[in-house]
Amino acid sequence: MEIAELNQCFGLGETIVFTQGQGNLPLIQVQNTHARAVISLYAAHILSYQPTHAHTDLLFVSEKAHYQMGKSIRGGIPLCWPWFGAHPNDKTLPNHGFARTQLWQVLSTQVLDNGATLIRLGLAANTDTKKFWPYEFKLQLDIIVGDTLKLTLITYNKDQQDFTITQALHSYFTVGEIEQVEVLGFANSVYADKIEQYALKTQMANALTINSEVDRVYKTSPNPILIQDKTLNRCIIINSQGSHSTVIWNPWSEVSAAMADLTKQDYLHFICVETANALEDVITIKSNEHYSLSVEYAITAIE
Ligand code: TA6
Repeated sequence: MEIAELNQCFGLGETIVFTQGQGNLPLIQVQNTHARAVISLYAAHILSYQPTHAHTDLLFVSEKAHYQMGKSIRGGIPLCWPWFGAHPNDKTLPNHGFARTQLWQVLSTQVLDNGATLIRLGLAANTDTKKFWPYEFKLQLDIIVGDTLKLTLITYNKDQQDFTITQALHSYFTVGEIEQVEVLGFANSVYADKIEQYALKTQMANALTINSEVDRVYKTSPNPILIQDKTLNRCIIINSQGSHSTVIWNPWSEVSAAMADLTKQDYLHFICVETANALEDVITIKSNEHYSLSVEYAITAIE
C-alpha cells in the first residue's frame, strides 16, 4: 500500500500518521496524550517510544543503522522470529530469523478508551518466507502506545503440522552511561554464557553491572526486571508473559567497533534486555493453535 492509501485506511487524525522514512520505508508516527512513538512497517520495528513525562526516549537506535530491505535495523525493537540467534541446524539461514527483514501489513488501528493507541500489524507466510521456513503461519504484533508500551506477538500455526519456534523482542534500551546501570531481577539465576561457548553459570547477586562484553541467555524471565539508570535518573520496568528466557547483551568496545552499523561509542549508551524463548526454551505450536509472547515497558523516575 502507498502512504496515501495507508493514511486513508488506517490514519487517525493527528494520532496516527503514515510517512515515508529513510530508505523509503513506511513509518507510523503515533502521538496521543500519553506518549509518542515511531514504528517502521518494515520489520514491525519500533524505533522510538517516549512517554509525555519522560525526558529521554526508551529506545536506542544507531545513527549508522541500515534502512534497507533485507537488512535489520540496529536498535529499537527488532523481532527475532521464528528462531532466535543462529538457526539450530542450518547456519546459512539468517541470524534471528526473517520477521525482522519482511515488510508487514497494517491490520487495524484504534484509539482505546484510556486514550492509548492500538496498532495491529501482521505478517503471513509468503513465497519469500517459504525460502527460509516451509510452514504456513500468521504472525500478529499488537502495539499499545500509552503511558506504557505494550507489545504482544502472537504466532498462529496455520499449517497442517505442528511447528516449533524460538523468538525474542530484542529491545535496545537507551542508557546514560552503561557502567552506571544496574539490571535487577536475576538473583540466583542460571544463564548460558554465549561468550564462553554457552557455558552454564549462576549469577548470585540481584544486580548485574556491565563493564565488559555481556551476552547471556538467562533460563528465567522474572517479573519485574528493572533497569536502574542513575545517569538518566530513571528506571525501566519490564513485565512479560509467555517468556521463559531473558537475553542480556552489550557488545562492549571491540565487538561494537567491528560492527558496521554501530559507532565506536554506541555500546556506552544502550543495553539489550530481551523477552525471549531461546535455546532450550523451544515453543511447540500445534496445527491451528497459537502462542502469545507479551511485554510491557514502563519508565519511572528514581526516587
Ligand atoms: O541477543 C544477543 C545477540 O544474539 C548477540 O549474540 C548479538 O550478536 C546480537 O544479538 C545482535 O545480533 P544481530 O544479528 O542483530 O547482529
